[in-house]
Amino acid sequence: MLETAQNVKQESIINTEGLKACKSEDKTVNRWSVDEIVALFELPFSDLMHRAQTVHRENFDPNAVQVSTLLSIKTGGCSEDCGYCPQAARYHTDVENEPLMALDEVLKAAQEAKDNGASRFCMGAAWRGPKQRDLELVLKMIAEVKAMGLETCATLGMLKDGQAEQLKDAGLDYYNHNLDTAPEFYGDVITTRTYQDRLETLDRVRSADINVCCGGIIGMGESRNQRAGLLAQLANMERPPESVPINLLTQVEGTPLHGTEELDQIEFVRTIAAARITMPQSFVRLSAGRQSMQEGIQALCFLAGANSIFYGEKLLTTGNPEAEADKKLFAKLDIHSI
Ligand code: SAM
Ligand code: DTB
Ligand code: SF4
Repeated sequence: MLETAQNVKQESIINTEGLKACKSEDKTVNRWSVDEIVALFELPFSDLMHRAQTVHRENFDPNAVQVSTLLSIKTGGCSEDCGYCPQAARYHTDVENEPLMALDEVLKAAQEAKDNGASRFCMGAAWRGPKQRDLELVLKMIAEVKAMGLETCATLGMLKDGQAEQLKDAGLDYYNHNLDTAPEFYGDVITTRTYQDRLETLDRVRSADINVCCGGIIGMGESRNQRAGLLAQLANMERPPESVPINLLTQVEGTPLHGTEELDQIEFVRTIAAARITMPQSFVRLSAGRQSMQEGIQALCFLAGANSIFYGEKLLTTGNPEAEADKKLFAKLDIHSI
């Protein structure tokens, strides 16, 4: 029998040992234990897909996929040590450092994204966090992109008190800040900011009434238990993120994670399905890594409940499928973009 939200709630209350205690009854509705999520991963593939599809169809139009375009507004030279990231100054990659882009260049890129059918424009900066002087320039970008009729998203690193409110006032719809992985694997990947730092930024975003975009990276050498652990963190948030990007690690030469054993892509599909089941009302974004996926795997991701993608030839510094190829794929799968 399929679980209703109510059934999940009853079972989950019994199985949440070890997870952060909930403060009030209504905060447990979407609570999942890591073991319950591992049990989803362990289902026969067809059963898992059926569960995910059922949840997807109860909550979304299964043929509609949200389309965001990314732009790196400030590239490279980052002080952090995220082991996957080609933009960290300390790793020797081919990324060339570029200063914060000028407003008119950003608006030109946003217009192109809109003309190509994107509904959301996401601006990313390789910062530990924004300095006030830089933030003021980004606020102008957000206000003008919003005025063009696009939804706005930004990913600028950690936010200090008051910064989320400034972003909200400028018209920011979504803030992307990822937990990246399970708490117990996190220290193997990043040492210059803590898991708690990330949770605090996410709290600031939530409190400022900005939609939360938060997910992670799969294929960094984590275990299945740790993949489930990341999803548990996300699904058990007081309010799960509105948007959950699931990235497949794009391995970049010069980064510490280059050379990690490649994850079997069916395991990636299982991760998407488990994200869909545990976060029924969130948009689950099939994010980085699509360039390494055959169309069949991407189609399985959509069947598993992914309903958002990054569209356009570039992510931040690495490649993404050609827009034309995505148009053809959508046509083959009868997907319409939203
Ligand atoms: N500097 C800001 C920060 O880290 O919060 C914003 C930009 S950062 C590049 C945004 C996210 O991109 C990271 O949190 C990570 O999840 C994802 N990312 C970065 N490099 C990646 C890679 N090589 N493969 C997959 N995802 C990656
Ligand atoms: C997210 O979760 N994935 C995007 C977005 N949020 C900012 C970034 C992917 C970056 C992939 C590596 C690169 O292009 O530099
Ligand atoms: Fe810097 Fe963000 Fe890359 Fe980490 S992920 S090194 S914070 S740009």
